[in-house]
Amino acid sequence: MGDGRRGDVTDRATAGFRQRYDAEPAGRWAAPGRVNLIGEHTDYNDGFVLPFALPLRTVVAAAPGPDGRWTVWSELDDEPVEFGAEKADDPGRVDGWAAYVAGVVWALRAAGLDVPGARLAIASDVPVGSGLSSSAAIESAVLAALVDLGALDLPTERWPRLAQRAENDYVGAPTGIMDQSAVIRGLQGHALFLDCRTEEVEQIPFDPAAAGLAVLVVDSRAPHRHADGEYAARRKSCERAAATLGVAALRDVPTADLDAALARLDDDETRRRVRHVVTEDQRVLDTVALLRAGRVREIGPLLTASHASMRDDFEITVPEVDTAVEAALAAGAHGARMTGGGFGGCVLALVDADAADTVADAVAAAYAERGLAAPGTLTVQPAGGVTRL
Ligand code: GAF
Repeated sequence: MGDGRRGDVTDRATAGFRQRYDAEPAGRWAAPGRVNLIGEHTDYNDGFVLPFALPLRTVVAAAPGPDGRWTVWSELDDEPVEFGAEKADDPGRVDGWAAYVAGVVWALRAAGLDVPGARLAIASDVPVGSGLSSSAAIESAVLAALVDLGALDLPTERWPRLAQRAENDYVGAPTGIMDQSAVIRGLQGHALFLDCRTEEVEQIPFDPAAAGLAVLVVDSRAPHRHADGEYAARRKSCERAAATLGVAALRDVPTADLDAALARLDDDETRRRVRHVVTEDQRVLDTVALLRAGRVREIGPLLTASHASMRDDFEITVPEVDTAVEAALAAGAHGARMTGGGFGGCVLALVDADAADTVADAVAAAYAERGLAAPGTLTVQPAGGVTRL
């Protein structure tokens, strides 16, 4: 499912550093991509999510650089990008992929920390634009590198908010806190049950292989269509609905009160948006309860219900992801859903381990029948979060 780059990602980052800067890096820091098992568009509604970190990683090789200046090279680009405090302190002045780096510098400086100048080289196995949080992976690996290089006093619990601020306030994407939390706090063999209001976390053991299962991730290859504008529109609509209902966030609408709440809203579209968020929060809680009881296979129908809710109520799926979900289910998946912000990206399916290839082939066949570009597929296990290598 990668983009065809060859060789180990750590070696690529290291070689990139040596080549660019003619020096040895002081260290290497790695951050994973993520998938979300369930709980979509609930994070910015102060609700619940259950993502896990992927074995695909972004690696940053870095060393201290001239004071107050940052130079960053990525294998996405031939030329490095250089900026100083004047650009880092002015959200939007650095753009493209380097904005995620400048955004982290900005967020750290805005938190009053003395960010060291640095030289960085970035390589990544997390595909860009597939909804696997390549941006949170860059932010988190860079954050870890700068914190270490500057010996900054910043407990890890604060990292997700800072990385999110980089994305919200420097890059300008109004995302929630799920992706950065998964990438920073992910733990091998576990899904991260996160209360996005309190940031309280419970690591839920999630070992599909031990249950004879696998999580198949399918890259729909659907181009992101108007994803940014539509994401922001969904968020606004949820915030307006919460205000109408007189609650701080949609998380405060209990499932038992959903019908009464819907009756107080005056348009159908908003009712559907609210119904998605409230029922999705409940599906996260139900999934967690099943996983705590070791009933992994039984989460399948909740995953599929989540997809239907995203398709019919939140209206964030596209034909490619619907095709992948339908084909996976028809081929025997226990459950399947789009994962991530929507309008393209990836689908995950819970399958019997020995049926993973059959399901992947069935999805590929359904794509071929509709004349769609072949999807990428990968089976994944929950991996660990950001780390110094
Ligand atoms: C994107 C956002 F970055 C997350 O914060 C979250 O809202 C997700 O879409 C939808 O659940 O990944």
